[in-house]
Amino acid sequence: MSEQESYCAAQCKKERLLLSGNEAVALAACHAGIALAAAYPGTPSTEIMEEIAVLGGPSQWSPNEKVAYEVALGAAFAGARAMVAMKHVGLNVAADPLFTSTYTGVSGALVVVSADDPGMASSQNEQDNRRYAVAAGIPMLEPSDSQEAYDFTFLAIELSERWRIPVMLRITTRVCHAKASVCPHAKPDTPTAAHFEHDIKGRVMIPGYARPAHKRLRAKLAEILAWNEASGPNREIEGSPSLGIVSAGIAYVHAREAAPDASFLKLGMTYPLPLERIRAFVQTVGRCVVIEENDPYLVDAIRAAGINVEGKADMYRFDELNVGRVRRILDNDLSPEFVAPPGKPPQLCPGCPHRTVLSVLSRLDCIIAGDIGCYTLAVLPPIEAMDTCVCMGASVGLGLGMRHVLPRDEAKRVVSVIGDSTFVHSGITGMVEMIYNPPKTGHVLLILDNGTTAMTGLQEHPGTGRNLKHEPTGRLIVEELARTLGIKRVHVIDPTASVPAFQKLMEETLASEELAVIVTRKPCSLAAKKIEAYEQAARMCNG
Ligand SMILES: Cc1ncc(C[n+]2csc(CCOP(=O)(O)OP(=O)(O)O)c2C)c(N)n1
Ligand code: SF4
Repeated sequence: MSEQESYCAAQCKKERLLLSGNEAVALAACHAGIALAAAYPGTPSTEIMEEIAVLGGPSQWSPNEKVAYEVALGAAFAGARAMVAMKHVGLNVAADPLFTSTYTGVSGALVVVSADDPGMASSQNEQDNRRYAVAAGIPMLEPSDSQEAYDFTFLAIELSERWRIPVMLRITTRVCHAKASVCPHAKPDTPTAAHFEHDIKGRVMIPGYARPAHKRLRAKLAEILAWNEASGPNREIEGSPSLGIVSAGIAYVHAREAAPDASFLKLGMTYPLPLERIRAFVQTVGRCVVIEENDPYLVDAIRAAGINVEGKADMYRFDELNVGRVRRILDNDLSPEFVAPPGKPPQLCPGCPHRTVLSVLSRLDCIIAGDIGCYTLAVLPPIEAMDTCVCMGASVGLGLGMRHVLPRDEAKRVVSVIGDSTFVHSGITGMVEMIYNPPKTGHVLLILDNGTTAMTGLQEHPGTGRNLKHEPTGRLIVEELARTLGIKRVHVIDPTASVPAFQKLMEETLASEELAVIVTRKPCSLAAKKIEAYEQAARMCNG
């Protein structure tokens, strides 16, 4: 037994923790001595940063995922161990640095946590970020439970340092949130101190340097593939030779329960895919079925390599898998599935300031280009006041686009509605567009400033003037930004103080046919007391 292995065994006897996958990732990040972790909140990934902060690790909220990625990449360029975490759609926002960072590589380590949401428990789409690993050429690890979330975080750091490449840790909702026993066996590590080494050809991606960098990436991936084939975190579980199952992530856990007697090839690293290992496994079983959630990512790649495996019928591509659904897949059952009766739809809290704002817009028969946040709930009865919702920040551009083409009478009724956190995340460039290409009828942008990122659990953002730990820091004042950018009509109003006054302001602003920004400022009812306590603490600190 190596020194590390005997340390692990001893620790395991001493300590077992009940952790969610997110908590396990955070604990591993801290044990590995991560120097910087950055994120923008988003279910199911949010708790990773919050937990790192609780554990005393260096974590921060960034204005959006792209910035978080770049900050973490900068730390990894400087030789440190860094982590960036986000929900699946966050990787769309961070895709630009992602794709080029695999060319540049890193000097330290960069772990990119992508928390996917099969079944869309709390998301606007069901995209499968395993596709990103292939497209960007980023090695990908897929833990199945909290223990693996802990272990694979360490492995991601190890691989990232060894091949000097960012590594993706792809987790999904059930792994993020389900609690399981974790043996935190790794010896707390002290990584080498950060230090910047000039490497102009490796880090400055002009075409002349990017071309060889792309070739270097492909060479690294070939080496990583060879490692994954020979000694990657993939294991076989011997069972009946009549049925073999290839699986990864949470789907493996369901499949083990659905077919306990089958033989399994459980994949831990799913890009680059160890196709020869899979081929060898398939040859040992009579029938081989690939069990995976969402896209046919594994099955397509395995079949493309000429390996004969069964996949799932298209009806199982949608929503999460569970033990029952895996049994149906194995039985080739195509009969209609039981559909659970819809539960009570979520609602805006009593006293929520969004309720007042959206009700007034509905009364004024506005065409509402909406955005993502608690206020999106106003789309449901009884308010039903939202006409579009696509992705974070889209309300501004969508509203402008409609204003440009609609007949004047209709265009005049278009408003864009965005929350304060979402505005900072990706609404600011929309505001710049508003000034740069103003519609003939002007435009009205409402920023619903409730002093928090309510939808994901009351996180701070640059507009609150407090950091992840709720300590005072620099504050972005949105109305000052709007004025600085050249918007003449900027109003700040508490919409709940006098609903008729707010409605009058809306009517006048819409009639003006000018560019206008209205900041509706009233704290979220759930956050108000906490905000007051943070402000009081800050006042006491300032003496
Ligand atoms: C790219 C991306 N990142 C994160 C999320 C998760 N998310 C949805 S809305 C939102 C912010 C909500 O805050 P805010 O705009 O202030 O509205 P509130 O919920 O406070 O009303 C977040 C973080 C997402 N949907 N898309
Ligand atoms: S959490 Fe806050 S913003 Fe969200 S619905 Fe409740 S009161 Fe409104």
